[in-house]
Order: sequence, then C-alpha cells, then structure tokens
Amino acid sequence: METIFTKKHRLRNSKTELFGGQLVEPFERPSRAEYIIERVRKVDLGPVSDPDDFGMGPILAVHEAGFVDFLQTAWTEWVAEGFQGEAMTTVWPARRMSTRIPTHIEGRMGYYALACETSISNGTWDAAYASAQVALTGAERIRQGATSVFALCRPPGHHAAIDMFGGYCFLNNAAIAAQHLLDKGAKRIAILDVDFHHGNGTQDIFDTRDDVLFLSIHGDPMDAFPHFLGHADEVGSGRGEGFTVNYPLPPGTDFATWRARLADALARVKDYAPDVLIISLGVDTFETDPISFFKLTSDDFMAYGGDIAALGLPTLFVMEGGYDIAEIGINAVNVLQGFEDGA
Ligand code: SP5
Ligand code: ZN
Repeated sequence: METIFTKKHRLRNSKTELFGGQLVEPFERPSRAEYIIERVRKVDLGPVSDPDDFGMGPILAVHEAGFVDFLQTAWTEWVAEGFQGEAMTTVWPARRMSTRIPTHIEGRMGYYALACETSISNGTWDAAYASAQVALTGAERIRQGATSVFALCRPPGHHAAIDMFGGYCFLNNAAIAAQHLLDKGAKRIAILDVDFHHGNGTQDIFDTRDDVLFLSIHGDPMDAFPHFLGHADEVGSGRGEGFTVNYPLPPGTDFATWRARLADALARVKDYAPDVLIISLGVDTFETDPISFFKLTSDDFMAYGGDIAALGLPTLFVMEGGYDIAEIGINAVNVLQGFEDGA
C-alpha cells in the first residue's frame, strides 16, 4: 500500500492545549506522524510519496470561504493585537446570542471555533493546507486505480465542520477527498469513521446529502468529546435522511462490542455500494490512549483491518487521531497490514 506523507505536517507545532484547566503540551503533536511514518518504513508497507498540489478549489468545495480566510489570517491578526500566547478562543455565540461575524480577532476566533482546547499558532494554516493535499493525493491515486492508499494526514480533520475548527482539526481532509472524488465523477462515497471521537465535522458537511454515507463508531457524546453531536438518533436530514449512522458506545467498551458495531456498519456500506470507501482512521480507541475510554489492543487493530478488506472496495485511509504516541505507529499500521492480509 502506498503512503502519502509530507514533512510539512511539522509546521503544526502548537505549544499549548487547554486540558483540565491547565495549558499543556498538545496531545496532537508532530511526533505522532513521525512514529507512524517510521512504522510504515519499518514494516515496508510500500512506497512513501509526497503529495501533489490541488490548490484551494477542493478545499472551498467543502468549507465556507469566510472560514478559510479566517484560518489563513488568524495567527497574523492575533500577533498584530499584541498577544503573547497562541491564539485561543475565550467566547462563543452561545444560545440566543447574535451570530453576526465580529470584526475583532477574539470575536472571530469564537465565531469559528467549536472547542477551545485547540490553539492556532504560526504555521497552522500551512500544515492544514498540506494535510488536505495529502488526502487529495490519496483520492487521486484511488481514481487512477489503486485499491488502497494511506493518506498520512496531520493535522487531523474529522472535527472540522463547514465553518468551524476545533478538536485539533482545521480542514476536513476526509470530506475534502470525498467531495473531490464526487466532483471527478464518483456517484457514491462511504466514509466510515473509526476514530474514538465522533466525526462531527464530517457529519455536518454531509448532513443533507445522499451521495455520501457517513458512519461513525465512537465514545458516547454524553461522556466524550465533542459532547454535542454523535447521538444515535442523528440520521441525516432532508435528502440525507438515512445516510448518517452513529454508533455511540460507553466507557470501557472492548473489541467484541466494538467489532459488532463495525460489522453492522460494514453491512450498511456494502448495501450502499459506494465507488470508494474512506476510512477516517483514528487509533485513539487503543486501551491506553490518554484521552479516550475504549479498550482495543494492538492485535485488534490488525483484526479489524481484515474486516474492512473483506468488502473488497477501493479504500482510502485518512489518518485522524490517536495519542498514545509511542504505540500509534504500530496500531495505525496494524490496520493497514490487516487490510492487506485480508484483501
Ligand atoms: C482528532 C481527535 O482525535 N481529536 C480529539 C480532540 C479531543 N480534545 C478534547 C480532549 C478532552 C479530553 N478529556 C479527557 C478526559 C480524560 N480523563
Ligand atoms: Zn479522536
């Protein structure tokens, strides 16, 4: 399996995350991608290639233009204000307040944020742009006939909505890849999100659509980030009704339970008969992940890679979360090896 990767991910190197009332080193840090690419090379998964540049068009096909402009200028505006720390959100358009977009950078931060743990720092836009290009290059490889590709995206994307960032995500890489495939002639795309957290951004982007089937297996939002989306009764709206499927699961969920939900999801994907399956691949379902509460072991990742392969669909893996830093290379690549062994 080919891996698409760029060192530009290192440009996303924020120093502060708000966690438990403290500013800590972000869980989403550059060494994550380095551990994964190291493992890709160690097991000789396949060639590693730089992304091509598809420009802004595919990004603007998914995200609102004002939001994208905000991401590109936020850090400069923040610094111009004289602030000494990284750009952090302190205020939101909460219930019954105005959603007019403020002029001041602190107001704009709040307007475009869905969570405030994620600071914006120098280089964040450039890394997010490069990460989207990694996903787009993976999608192009699939279009050219590859049966599977690993888009080693960083920063991750699945929490990024049409016009909101947060949850360590800025641009929704999986959604951008899906939309690109549709714009190039695909009729139906399925996105299966196996990250521990609900893919609220992807769900938001395709909520009203029947040409993208979105499925997510995740920590119940009653107990887990993003807390305000991902319930089982969210099934899509309008034409999209029935094309969103959520599997919220409680603290302590083990592989047997998780795998049963995966089997249900894969059966729905099979019925949908998509041209391409995109896996939002988060490995924060691991038993010792520092911010999550599922109990998958490293062997389990290998096993479910095989389950996905059994569908026989062209499959694009897009890297999302996973924070037990030293183990995420093994766990992410185990999914890919399990897929290859099962294919
Ligand atoms: C891409 C991705 O995986 N983003 C996740 C963002 C989660 N950020 C908020 C984390 C808050 C975790 N609280 C955990 C309490 C652990 N006891
Ligand atoms: Zn996650």
